[in-house]
Amino acid sequence: MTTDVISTGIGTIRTGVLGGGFMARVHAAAAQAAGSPIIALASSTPDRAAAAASRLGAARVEPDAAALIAASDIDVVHVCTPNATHAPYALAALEAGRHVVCEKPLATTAADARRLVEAAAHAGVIAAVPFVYRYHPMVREARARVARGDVGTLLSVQGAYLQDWMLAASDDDWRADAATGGPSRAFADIGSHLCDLLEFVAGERIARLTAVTRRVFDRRAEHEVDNEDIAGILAELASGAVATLLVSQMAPGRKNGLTLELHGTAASLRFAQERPEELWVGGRHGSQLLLRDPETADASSARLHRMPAGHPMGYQDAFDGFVADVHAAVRGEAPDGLPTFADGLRAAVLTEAVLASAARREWIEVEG
Ligand code: SOE
Repeated sequence: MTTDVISTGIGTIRTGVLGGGFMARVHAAAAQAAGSPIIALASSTPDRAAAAASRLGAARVEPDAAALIAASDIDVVHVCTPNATHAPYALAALEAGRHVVCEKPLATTAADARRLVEAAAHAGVIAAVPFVYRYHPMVREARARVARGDVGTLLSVQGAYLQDWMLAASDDDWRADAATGGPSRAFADIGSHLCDLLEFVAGERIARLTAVTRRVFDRRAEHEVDNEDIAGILAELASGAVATLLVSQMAPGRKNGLTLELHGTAASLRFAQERPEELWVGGRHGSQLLLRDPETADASSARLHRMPAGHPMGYQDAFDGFVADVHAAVRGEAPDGLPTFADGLRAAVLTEAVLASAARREWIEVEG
């Protein structure tokens, strides 16, 4: 059954959501903020789907993912389900000719992620992965300052993504089971955001890395755990800049402690996700805390300021900016910095490099 919302070609973009958890809510809110109705939602059971549809304002429930993907009145499918289902659902949606927004990790193997990049190119649709921290205006400001040479030659980078929600052995989640979450947990879940942000802001890639991973508990709740809680990475960027990165889901007091600090020959920059209104600009003879202000922002950042200076923007605003860009791309524009399936593949390649390095205790050359 379909609803009577009429597609006007590039007019109303109609959204379908797979999944009913926290991320589905964030995706749905962002689609609605961009003027897109949530036409349908499907989840793991019809009851869950009905409850989520009423919470999220979806017009109808589909019995399962296949039915939602097949529905001809949906333009963009948002895949917000457990990790192991991302690749099959995204592939089915691409094959049905839908535009796709797929949560990270895009796939639990780089080979599957590569197949999805190829399928998206073949389908000729928009295929995006929500590396949404790119959509904080102060991240764009940092990226613009690196690109225009304000930091000089990049020397080193220090980054972290720290959380504490898996601190106790009783803390559990589907991500702690490789069958649903994938072979990497902490790195794939949040290290991927950190590396995406690093490469996005630095404008260059990690060339090689060596990593140590740690699984603190072999069992959580009633099952075995087969992926990592913590990852420490030493990396060399293409330019030779040295990066140290720490990723943990067991750092007491840290919730979404995503920080990125770049040091160049002329200046340093530091962005902290929990204080997204600020960018620290470090100098040998004086440092500044730059506050978000569309009046003074670089043009590449200015378009993402959804609020005037002094009215703080946050995570949902960044997500809204991302989905607005997905819709712009669907309409034929080429928004700057839209994270696509190619970026999802990049994260999958880095994830495999981290796991391989940790297992072999070796440096790994990262392809691409
Ligand atoms: C859980 O670790 C999670 O919700 C991630 O899946 C998100 O990508 C991250 O941004 C916040 O934490």
